[in-house]
Amino acid sequence: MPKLVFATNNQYKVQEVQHLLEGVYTVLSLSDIGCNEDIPETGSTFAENAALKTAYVSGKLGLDCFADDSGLEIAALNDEPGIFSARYSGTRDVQKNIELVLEKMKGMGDRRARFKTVISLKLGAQDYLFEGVINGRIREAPAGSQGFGYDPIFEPEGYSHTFAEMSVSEKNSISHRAQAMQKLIAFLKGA
Ligand code: ITT
Repeated sequence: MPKLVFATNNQYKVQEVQHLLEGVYTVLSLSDIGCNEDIPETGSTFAENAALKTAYVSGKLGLDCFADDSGLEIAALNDEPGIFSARYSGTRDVQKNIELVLEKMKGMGDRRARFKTVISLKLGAQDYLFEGVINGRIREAPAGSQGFGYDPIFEPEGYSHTFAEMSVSEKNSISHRAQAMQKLIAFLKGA
């Protein structure tokens, strides 16, 4: 099976993606290849940050790889937290980040939000980008314990439960990351 490095330290994402690529590719995480450095994400868009991660892995280690940058964009908060999703409250503490979103949205009628993923793929000297988006709304209070990040407060359009109330496979059938990943897989299969 061909190998590809997924330039992430987030084990939940590796799990989700391994599930999606089962039987197609062996996915190696940064820790699988002994890379424990925190790759700087200093870009101002998801695409720039994803490309910084792949450039780092291919530049330093010479391996084909892909990376994603994702986040939550809330319409009433001018698309915040966006690229700051992981550390919105100033820490990586998920509870604090969720509390900050709920606090800022207190009393707001417009609850529209979307998760977005941009994947950067580097094969040799070639760079490619793939995108996935899922629309939904921010709940008034958290519900569910599956998934990670903002999953307990995000209810996808057409559903009456949050991402955190879904199984991994149900979330994977509709999520932003899954959509971007399907585009990546289709591309890799045809490449
Ligand atoms: P890496 O940079 O190491 O890949 P990360 O946790 O920082 O891991 P992202 O940059 O892709 O991951 O995502 C930034 C944050 O956006 C993430 O920490 C979550 O808070 C949020 N997020 C992204 N995808 C999510 C999802 O499917 N469900 C809930 N929250 C998500």
